[in-house]
Amino acid sequence: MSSLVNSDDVPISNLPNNDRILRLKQIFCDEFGCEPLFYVRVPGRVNLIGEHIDYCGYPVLPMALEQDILIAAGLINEPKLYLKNVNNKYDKFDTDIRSHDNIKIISDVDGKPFWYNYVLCGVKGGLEFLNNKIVKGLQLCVDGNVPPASGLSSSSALVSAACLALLYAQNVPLSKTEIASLCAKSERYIGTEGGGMDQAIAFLGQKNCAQYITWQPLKATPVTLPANAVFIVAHSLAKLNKAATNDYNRRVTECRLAAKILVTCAGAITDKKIITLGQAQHKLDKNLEDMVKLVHEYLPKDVYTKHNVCEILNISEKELNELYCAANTKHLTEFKLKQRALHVYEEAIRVEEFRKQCVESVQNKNGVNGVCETKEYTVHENGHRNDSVCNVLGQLMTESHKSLKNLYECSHANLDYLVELLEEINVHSRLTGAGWGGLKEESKPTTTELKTCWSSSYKVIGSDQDINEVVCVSLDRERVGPHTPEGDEK
Ligand code: ADP
Ligand code: NG1
Ligand code: MG
Repeated sequence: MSSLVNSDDVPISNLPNNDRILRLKQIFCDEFGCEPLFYVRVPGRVNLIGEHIDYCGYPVLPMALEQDILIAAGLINEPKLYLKNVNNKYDKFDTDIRSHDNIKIISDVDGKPFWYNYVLCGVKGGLEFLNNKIVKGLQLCVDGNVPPASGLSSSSALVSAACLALLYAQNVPLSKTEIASLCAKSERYIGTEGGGMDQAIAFLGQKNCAQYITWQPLKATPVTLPANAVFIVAHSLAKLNKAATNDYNRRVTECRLAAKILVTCAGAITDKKIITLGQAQHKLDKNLEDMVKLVHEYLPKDVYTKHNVCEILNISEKELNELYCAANTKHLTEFKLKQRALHVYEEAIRVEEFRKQCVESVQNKNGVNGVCETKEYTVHENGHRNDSVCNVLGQLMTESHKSLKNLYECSHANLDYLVELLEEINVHSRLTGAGWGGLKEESKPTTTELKTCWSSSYKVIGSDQDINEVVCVSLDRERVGPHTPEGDEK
C-alpha cells in the first residue's frame, strides 16, 4: 500500500497528474524490483516580491507552485541510499548513510554540484537532526518538473523532499515550521548561505494565496491577492546553478559587512557576532526609511576595499574572513556595500506596501463592517481598464526589478530584455528568485524567441496556479485571456 507524504497534506487522488505517478511507480519497480512504499511531494515557488532580503531577516512574499519534486520511496534494512532519477540525463547514485559525517557533498571539477548533492543535503541534514539514529535505508526515485536553475526553487524542493522522505521513513514527526527550518539549514551544505524563504514556502504554502513569511520565529501569514490580479511566470531562457558560482554568497557577505559598519558608525556597541541588516535596524531602533538615510550617510562610497572595511571595523583581514565570509568569498577584495544595503532596505519597504495593498483590497471587496464598497477604476490612454491596486502592485514589482538590476546586479540581459518587451504592452514584471543566468550576451534570444516563450510558457496563477523567472502583473484578467499551456491538465 502506498501513502503520500505531502508538504501540504494533499491526498494522493488530488495529485495534479496521476499518469505521472503511474510512470514514476513503473520506473521505481523496474529499478528496484518492488513497489514504492510512499511518495513525497514538495512544490517549487515563485516569489512575488522581497528578493534577496530573507537572509537579511526581512519578510518575503512567495507562493507555492503546482510544479514540484515528486519522489517514490522504498525502505530497506541496510543504512544505504539508492537513488534514481526518471530523467536519464541525471546519473544513478548510491551511498552509505550510517552517519552524516560520512556524507560528503563534493562538486564536479568545474565547481558545479552533481544533481544528487541536493538529495544528499536533505539526507545529511536529516541524519544530523536524528543523531544518526536511523532504522531504515532508502530507495528513492525522483521526478521533478520545476524548471531547474531558473529561479523557481527546484533545488529546495529537491532538498526538502529528500529530507522529508528520510524523516518519514524513520517515523519521525516534525511540525511544518520545524522541518522547513531543518531543510533551510540542510541546503546550506550545498555551499550557498540562503535565508530560508524557499523551504518555508515549500512547507507552509497554501492554495489560493501567497504567504507573508516572517523570521525568528518562522511564521507564514496567508495573503489573499486581489481577485482581478493575474500573475504570470515566464522563462527568460537564462539559467544559473546558484551553487556553481560565488555570486550569491558575495551578496550575503556584503550585506553582513554593511550591517556591521552601519551599527559601528552609528556608535552602537556590538560584539563580534554576525548581524543582519534587519538586526542593525533593530539595534539602532530606526524605521526602514531612516535606515536608507543612514546608508547614504555611513556608506557613501561606491566600492569598499577589504582594507577600508577592516579599518572601519577595526579588525584584521583574517578576522574579517573568518567572521563574515563564506568559503567562496574569503578571497574577495572589493565590496559594494551602499548599493546592496539600499536594495535591501528599499525592497523591505516594497514588501510591506505590497502586502498592505493586498490586505486593503480584500477588505474593500468584502466591505468594512459588512458594507460592500464600490471599487474605482480609471481608464488608461490605451483604453484598458486600470485597477488601481493592480497598478500599484505592478509598479512595486517594476521598482523591485530596477533595484535588482542596478543595485543588486543580479539580473541578466535576457531578463531585462523580456521586462522591456513587457513594458511595451503595459505589463509590469520583475525577476524572481536569486537571478543571474549563465548565457553570454551574444546568445541573447531573438525577440520572436522571447515572445514565443512568453506566450507559451506561462500559466495564470492569481488564484491557484502558476510557472518561471520573470513574474508579471497584468492589469486585468480579460487582457490575458484564457490560456492552456502545453502539458497542462485539460
Ligand atoms: P533553482 O533556482 O531552480 O533553485 P538552483 O541553482 O538553486 O536553481 O538549483 C538547481 C539544481 O537543482 C539543478 O542544477 C540540479 O542539480 C538540481 N535539480 C533541480 N531539479 C532537479 C530534478 N528534477 N532532478 C535532478 N536534479 C534537479
Ligand atoms: P533560488 O533562486 O531558488 O536559488 C535563492 C535563495 C533564497 C532567496 C532567493 C533570493 C536558497 C536555497 N535560496 O533562491 O533563500 O535568498 O535566492 O530572494 O539559497
Ligand atoms: Mg535554488
